[in-house]
Amino acid sequence: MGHGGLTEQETIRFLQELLVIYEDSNFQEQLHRLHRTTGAPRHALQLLAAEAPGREALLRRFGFRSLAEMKGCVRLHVARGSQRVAKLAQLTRSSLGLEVPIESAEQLLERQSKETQEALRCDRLGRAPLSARCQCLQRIEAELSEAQAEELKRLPEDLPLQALLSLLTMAGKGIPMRVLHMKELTEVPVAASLSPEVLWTSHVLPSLPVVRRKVPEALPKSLSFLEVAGHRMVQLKGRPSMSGSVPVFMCNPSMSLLFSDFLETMQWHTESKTICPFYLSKTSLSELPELQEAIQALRIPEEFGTCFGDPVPNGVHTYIGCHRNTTSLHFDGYENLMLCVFGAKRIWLFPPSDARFLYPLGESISKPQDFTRSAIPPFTRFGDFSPEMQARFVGYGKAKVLEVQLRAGDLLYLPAGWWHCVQGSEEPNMILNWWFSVHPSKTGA
Ligand SMILES: O=C(O)CCC(=O)C(=O)O
Repeated sequence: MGHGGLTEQETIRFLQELLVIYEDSNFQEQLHRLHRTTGAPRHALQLLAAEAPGREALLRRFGFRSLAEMKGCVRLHVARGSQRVAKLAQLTRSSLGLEVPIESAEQLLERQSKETQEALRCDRLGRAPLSARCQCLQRIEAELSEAQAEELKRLPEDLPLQALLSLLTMAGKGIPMRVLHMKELTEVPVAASLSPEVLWTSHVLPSLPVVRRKVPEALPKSLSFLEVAGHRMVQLKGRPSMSGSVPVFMCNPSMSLLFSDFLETMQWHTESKTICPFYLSKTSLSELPELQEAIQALRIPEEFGTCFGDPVPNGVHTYIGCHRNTTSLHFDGYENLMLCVFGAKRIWLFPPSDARFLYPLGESISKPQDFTRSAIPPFTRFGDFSPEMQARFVGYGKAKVLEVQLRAGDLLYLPAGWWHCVQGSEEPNMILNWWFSVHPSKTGA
């Protein structure tokens, strides 16, 4: 049996049997003990998941290979509108004491921002004790080339510590710190054609984005080309935080589903104009090898690969979703060629130097590669913040946003280090990303 292959009736029977196990008084007592001793329901649940008597046998009897697979099947029926499965799933969760409310995107980011402040011992303006700054300077000395380190050490002392750590992460990825003095764009240029020479000189070297609006001949004409990979399992993001009516997919547990079930669910939600709770975000095409041929025919790296360093391991990545699926504000340490295959994408871009206005999030000064995500909720203007949010994120008022709309066939060069949040169209949407490391002559130039 494939995952997701249980009928609604079978899923209901499975959940009923699972509930009997969970409601057993010995089991409930063990659960309460765990909750009391660990004080953390999520953690307790994990322990318990490993120990639940009979649960493994039940999963096997119904043909599930893992807990994640079972959850995927249940969510699929919930997504298809089965009230009975939804009700039983809810009962199962509450019998485990697992009523963890989902925070809104704004609440989640604000909480993480406070946690970052605490971890760095900063105040709201990012002012940190001297010892914290020294620790950061030590990392700059130890991890960067002399030229890159000099650029960072020249920055004003009142630069928020989070911003400095963020720039350190960028510099560590080979992003030249001269991006801090780059010319200011008022809009992202759009070109009907783009040679590799122009891409290199006018965009890659100065780290400036550009859109090429030309539909490659080999572009698949509809999403049906995805069906060839329908039998593959894919990891999805679920449980989105909401920002108004828009699902924002952040730090969610991933779950696996058959790709064909995901496509069907997405279609169902599009037709019924309801929010799809799943998003296939950042998935390597090595997970969907049947698509490789169609994608190689686009010949993107053959056309532009000379402008960049090595492609990232696992090659091309894809993102597929619907109903204004949103990814929160962050930057990547890679050069990105982003092709919109179908549907549309709206993108907000901020230059790397805006790190100081974007309140980067991270867990500790000593953690390399951190501070790539921003505490600013996606697609929100400073003027639309509540007075509390304006006071908290006062610097955001100075950030310089550029908006880009990508339609099928459009290719965006998104330079490494540029902050971006991305929102899909209502209808199903798909992008492909070719990520590359920064070209060595760009870092050294
Ligand atoms: O399309 C998305 O949701 C996010 C894409 C993205 O962040 C990226 O390509 O770096």
